[in-house]
Amino acid sequence: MNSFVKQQNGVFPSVCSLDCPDQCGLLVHKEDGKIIKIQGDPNHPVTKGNICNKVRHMAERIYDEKRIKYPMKRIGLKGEGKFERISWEEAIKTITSKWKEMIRTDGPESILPYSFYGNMGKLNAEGLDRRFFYQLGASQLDRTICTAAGSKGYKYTMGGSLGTDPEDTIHSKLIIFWGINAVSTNMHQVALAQKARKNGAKIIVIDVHKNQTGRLADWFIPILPGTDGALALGIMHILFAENLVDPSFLKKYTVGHEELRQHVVQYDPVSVSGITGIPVADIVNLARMYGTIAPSFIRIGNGPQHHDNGGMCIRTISCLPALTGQWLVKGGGAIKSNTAFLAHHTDILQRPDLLRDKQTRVINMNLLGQALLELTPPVKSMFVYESNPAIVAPNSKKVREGLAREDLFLVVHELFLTETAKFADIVLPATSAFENTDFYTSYWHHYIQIQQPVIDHYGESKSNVEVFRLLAKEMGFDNPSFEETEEKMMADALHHSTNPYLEGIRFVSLVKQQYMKSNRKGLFLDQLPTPSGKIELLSMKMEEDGYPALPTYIPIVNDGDFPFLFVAGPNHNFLNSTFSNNEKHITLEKEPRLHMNRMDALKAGIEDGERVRIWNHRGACELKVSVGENVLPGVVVTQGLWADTPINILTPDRVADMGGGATFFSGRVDVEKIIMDGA
Ligand SMILES: Nc1nc2c(c(=O)[nH]1)N[C@H]1C(S)=C(S)[C@@H](COP(=O)(O)OP(=O)(O)OC[C@H]3O[C@@H](n4cnc5c(=O)[nH]c(N)nc54)[C@H](O)[C@@H]3O)O[C@H]1N2
Ligand SMILES: Nc1nc2c(c(=O)[nH]1)N[C@H]1C(S)=C(S)[C@@H](COP(=O)(O)OP(=O)(O)OC[C@H]3O[C@@H](n4cnc5c(=O)[nH]c(N)nc54)[C@H](O)[C@@H]3O)O[C@H]1N2
Ligand code: SF4
Ligand SMILES: [Mo]
Repeated sequence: MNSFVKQQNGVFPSVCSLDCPDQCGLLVHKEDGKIIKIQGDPNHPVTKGNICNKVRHMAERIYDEKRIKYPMKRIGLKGEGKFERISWEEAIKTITSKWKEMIRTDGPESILPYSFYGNMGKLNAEGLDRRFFYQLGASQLDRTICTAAGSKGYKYTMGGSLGTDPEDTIHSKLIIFWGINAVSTNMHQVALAQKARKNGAKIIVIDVHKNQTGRLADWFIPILPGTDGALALGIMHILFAENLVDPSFLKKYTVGHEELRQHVVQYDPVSVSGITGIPVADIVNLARMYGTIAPSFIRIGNGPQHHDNGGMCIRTISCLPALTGQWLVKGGGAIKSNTAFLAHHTDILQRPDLLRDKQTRVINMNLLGQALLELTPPVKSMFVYESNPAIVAPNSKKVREGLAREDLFLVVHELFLTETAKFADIVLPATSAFENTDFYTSYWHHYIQIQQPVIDHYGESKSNVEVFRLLAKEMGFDNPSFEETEEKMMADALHHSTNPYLEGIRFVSLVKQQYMKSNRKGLFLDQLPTPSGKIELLSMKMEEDGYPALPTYIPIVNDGDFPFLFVAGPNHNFLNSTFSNNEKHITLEKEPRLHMNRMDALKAGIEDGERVRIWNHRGACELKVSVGENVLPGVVVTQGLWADTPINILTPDRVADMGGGATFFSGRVDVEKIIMDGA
């Protein structure tokens, strides 16, 4: 494979590595061996040369002076952030000798990997690392922090992460952004919706916060957090009652529509209005629009599923397109995630067989604080990569207490000295994705892309793949899979015989073409991987698993006697906590804000722009308030995962109804004005 590293000047194709559905094609401009500009690749069939502000300024992050340049060991207190330079040899020897000792005394399950998707590259995010920890026999991490509940819920209805081809949505006539802040988090879906709008489409946004996505809607529908399942059932009630369903589609492609028709009688508009806070007339109007306009397309976001009832909520919303037969209409349907179209051969890449049939314990990443503080036998060592749990994990005061444990041997592989890395015993410098070889599969569009290294490694940094190769060698793992090149791993992973949508995609052609589209030939409805092979409006599998077989509204858990429901989502200029340590992005984002309804502010004697303290039984945070009409009374919203306003101190670490998912948005808080001394 050609690496572009040796060429000092020029423009090179690349791909955005961030955890963002758009997965843009990029062009990287180099002068004298350094990146001077990053732009969108106009040849990318979906992203077409447009990229977000975050990544346009990425070069500043790549060459930020604060980047970690060499391995370090801790010389100060845990969390203090005082380190001293060591060699790679010393770092790897220290880690492996500690681990060998721990394996002897406590067994390999005393070691826990903790990672997420700071870089979405398949080899680096979920490739050689998986091989390493399987071979080690370490505790396994259940990676549940993002979409676990919603994906499980969607799967009960549709069989897997299969949805509309986003390129078709330019044909839609009704587009519903449902709990997704797409202007910030899926900008190319907004671009496609705007194209559709030019041809007469209407855009509806259903959200708890009138943010920039709500502001661009033709109709913004504010809803109370955690009640979307009830709204979807209310829509179904009207669709059946007014004969707006498509009987021939229901008959051919679904199971359980008669049972569903009976079941949704109870979700009349008056009851649903009482639950959701949406006026009766609006519920009726929304259902009639949905039942009469085609193609209609729903982009389902993460908002409604980061709740106690998130799995059932997405399971419920995902029944809607079937009721009106929208899956047969070009530009109709829904997208929650489209990962199944590009699913590569994970077993070949990750080698679960290296565990040799051992049963090792599995730890839910949403319960990290509990795992570090309460688990027996205890976690004695943790290796963190591609994630920043001190900031992103729920109930983060507990997480920090766990990270601060004197007897926890913590290794963090990072580009920056994050809040998590400050607790580390050993810090290892990570390359940026532009320095790596990898391949990428979008969870929204249908293209697979390749990354060839564009620049040299920064300082002494190493990629995840390189680090796990070194660790494997020093641990004495002699399985040849640890010696495989990136090229071999990619070629094997793509040589997938069971995913029909990847037919024809091979490593050699991908290298030549840069982008290749999954093959959606035929109708995906004819090969749905549900137990019945049809869309399951009634799911016996759900009943087996202990859930109601039909979509059902189940309220969120009472999080305590605090007056406000608290929704703490991501912001526009960061990517989760990534960029929260880069000056440019902080300047663009200005500062964290708490959005509060004018009536609530009036009652509490709080004025716009004042500093407030928000608190609950888990902890407290201080920030500035924005008073207005952007949230309903009884709801407060913040955006962004900031290093010095650690909002996750307030969020619950209960797990959702399905998939062990996160419940970030099901917490409650109180808000009070901060009285300054002398005021
Ligand atoms: N700029 C930017 N882009 C990102 C990210 C980022 O941090 N910044 N993060 C990336 C990642 S990892 C992910 S998972 C995606 C997430 O992106 P999205 O799918 O957009 O999810 P969120 O931003 O978490 O929430 C979406 C919306 O749901 C609303 N919401 C919260 N609770 C409810 C509810 O109960 N009902 C309804 N209807 N709405 C609700 C929130 O107000 C928010 O506007 O974005 C990715 N892209
Ligand atoms: N309150 C609240 N909390 C949330 C959310 C929310 O909406 N509200 N969203 C949740 C969601 S959806 C998600 S996905 C999680 C995301 O949580 P994380 O996956 O932890 O995301 P980031 O904060 O972006 O942290 C990724 C880290 O990986 C590092 N990194 C990047 N590339 C590499 C690499 O190649 N190697 C190594 N070793 N490191 C690398 C980056 O520098 C960065 O510090 O946060 C969750 N937390
Ligand atoms: S963060 Fe998303 S929108 Fe921005 S460049 Fe990357 S993939 Fe594109
Ligand atoms: Mo996420």
